[in-house]
Amino acid sequence: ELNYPDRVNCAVEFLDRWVAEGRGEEACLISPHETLTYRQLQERVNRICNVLVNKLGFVTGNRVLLRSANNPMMVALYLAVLKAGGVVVATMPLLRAKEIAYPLNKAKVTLAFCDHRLSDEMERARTLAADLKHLVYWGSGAPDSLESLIADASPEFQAADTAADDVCLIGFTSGTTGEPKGTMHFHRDMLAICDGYARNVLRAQASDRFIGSPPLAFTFGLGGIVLFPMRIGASTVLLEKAGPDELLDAITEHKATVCFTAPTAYRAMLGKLEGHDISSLRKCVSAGEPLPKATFDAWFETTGIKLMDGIGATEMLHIFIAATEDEIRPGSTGKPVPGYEAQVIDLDGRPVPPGTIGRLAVRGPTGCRYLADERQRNYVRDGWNVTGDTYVMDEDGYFWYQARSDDMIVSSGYNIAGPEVEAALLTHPAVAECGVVGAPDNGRGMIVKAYVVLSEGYEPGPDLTKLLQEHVKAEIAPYKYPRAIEYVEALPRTQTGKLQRFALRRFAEE
Ligand code: 3SK
Repeated sequence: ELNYPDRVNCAVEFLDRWVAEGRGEEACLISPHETLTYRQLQERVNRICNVLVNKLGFVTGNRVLLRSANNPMMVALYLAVLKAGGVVVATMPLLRAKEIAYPLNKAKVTLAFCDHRLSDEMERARTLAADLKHLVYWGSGAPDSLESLIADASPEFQAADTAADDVCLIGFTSGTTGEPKGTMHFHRDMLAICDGYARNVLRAQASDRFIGSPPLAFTFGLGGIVLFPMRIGASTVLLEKAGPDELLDAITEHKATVCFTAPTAYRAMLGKLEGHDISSLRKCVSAGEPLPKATFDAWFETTGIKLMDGIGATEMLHIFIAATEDEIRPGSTGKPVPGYEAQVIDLDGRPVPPGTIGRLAVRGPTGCRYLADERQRNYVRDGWNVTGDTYVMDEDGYFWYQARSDDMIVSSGYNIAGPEVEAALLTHPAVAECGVVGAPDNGRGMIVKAYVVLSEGYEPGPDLTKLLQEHVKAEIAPYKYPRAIEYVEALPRTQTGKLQRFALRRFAEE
């Protein structure tokens, strides 16, 4: 099923085929400002393709930077670049000039499109980008805006004849472990993540309405909010701002049925449900961060829906371990998505027996291809993608997350996984969010230190610290309890919502 013809353009599969099959009048993109049917989206995409080729000197293979929050124009641009045979380089809306200039230069981007509301940093980035020839804004109302350019362009366009393994996307990692890496993905990869995960594990249908919070520049958001719905001819809700309040409002208003967001967002939504009707939801995917069992349990008790945990990576394009709803084992990430194989390996790269902790390695239809980066040889070894995650596989082939490999805390000779302590803390109602890292200690080498954001109504202090420490000792092996707890207003997170443990480690070292 994951075999594709040698020549395939994924934009045709996501968009044109539905119009050709007579489903052009069905809703595709829904946003607070506009709703586009598949046919309307196709027309916009074709006009942009004609602008690219006829007015901006674009040729097949050019790399095009896109900079916007999640909205219909961003999706139209993504698809247009793919359909014209280009390579999308998408960036998070909140990036600063230097962070935008990095992918511009690394990927030798010649053309960029940007929402005019994000022009300040883009203009500064432009001065740092030697290869950038054209920068087009939309939403500005100016005579040279994208809307003006497409107004008189033809609504017809013949898709570029691309090979299944032509690069079509360079996704940059969020840089949790150093300089961002550009990961290259093919047209066939974009289809494979849909046909592997979305069809076989998520099992969504054309009647579903998707919604979610991750930015489209993060491949978790691209897949969950755009590619999966469009691969099955469903509709999707695009939100420029998608905090827990906006997500709840939009689920209620648009009767969304499939939600993609991070575990922290599910947890935050639980505290804000009053006045919202989210009974339309039938599938909720949690990824981007490990799903604490306490969050799984609380969501299930309140909504009756089992959160579908999954682990993915920008290197792999999307989720490669997960479980169908009937196979979920709370606390476990699941089994390899059909098409993928996974194993736990030791430091020499040899598979370890079930029940043994080690590094997660995976291979399948997608895989890591860094753009000009020495780190490629660390990530791909003997054909296996060696992720930075520590896992245990059980006798039944289920994979249980332990920690990022660099999140293990060695304290008095004990190996303690920070996320396990976080999961234990989160079962106490006082804890809204937390991050656990190792802090240097003369006697023990390291001690377990927790940074805690308190729920409303709780006051920090030594009594609460003692209470939380006792709570953890009762939940997991007592030697794992946090010997130090610091109360903070918020935790440092990347723009994709991941906890920046390296930043916490730095605080802990101070
Ligand atoms: O877990 C992640 O970080 C991830 C990355 C890319 C795509 C999908 C996911 C879940």
